[in-house]
Amino acid sequence: TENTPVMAPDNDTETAADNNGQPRVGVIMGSQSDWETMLHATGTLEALGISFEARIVSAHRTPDRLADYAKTAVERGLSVIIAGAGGAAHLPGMCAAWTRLPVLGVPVESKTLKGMDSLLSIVQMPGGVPVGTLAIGKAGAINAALLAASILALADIDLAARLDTWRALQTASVRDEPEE
Ligand code: RP5
Repeated sequence: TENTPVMAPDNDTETAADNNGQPRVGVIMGSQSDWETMLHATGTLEALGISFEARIVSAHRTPDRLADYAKTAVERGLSVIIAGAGGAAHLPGMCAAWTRLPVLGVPVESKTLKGMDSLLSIVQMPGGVPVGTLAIGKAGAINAALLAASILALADIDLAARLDTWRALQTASVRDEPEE
């Protein structure tokens, strides 16, 4: 669809707990330009066999789309929302204002301030409306997906096993000594 990022990977790797065909994680981003960061979140979700949807939802440019997305998230069966945005990054906070689902914020690296603007505007929520804020850029996108997996794994033993395997493989991939 028009608001699906181009080159979004096929989301057909769902295995366990398929949520009646509905995606379990919503990945939203403020702009097409955020996709090169947020694809690291969707790629990690895919690797873990977690169903997701990816949408462009801008707090500034498409405020009604954001309100509709966040207000209907629970009834549509989502469990976690990952929201990435850059600059004056209101998207995760506004999303959290409209849903009780856990919202994980990914500060996208901006050109002018290198993502410090994104980080501060996402992390510094007033008490009462939390956004779980990750690192700037690719690391944050990957970790948002892993944190979403950890949340879902609390009630999904198969996913918990896949997450354990993912972590074990990561551990096994670390060399003892640097390669010459
Ligand atoms: C934010 O403004 C987006 O999240 C993006 O990171 C930033 C720049 O957007 P574009 O001007 O590239 O569309 O809304």
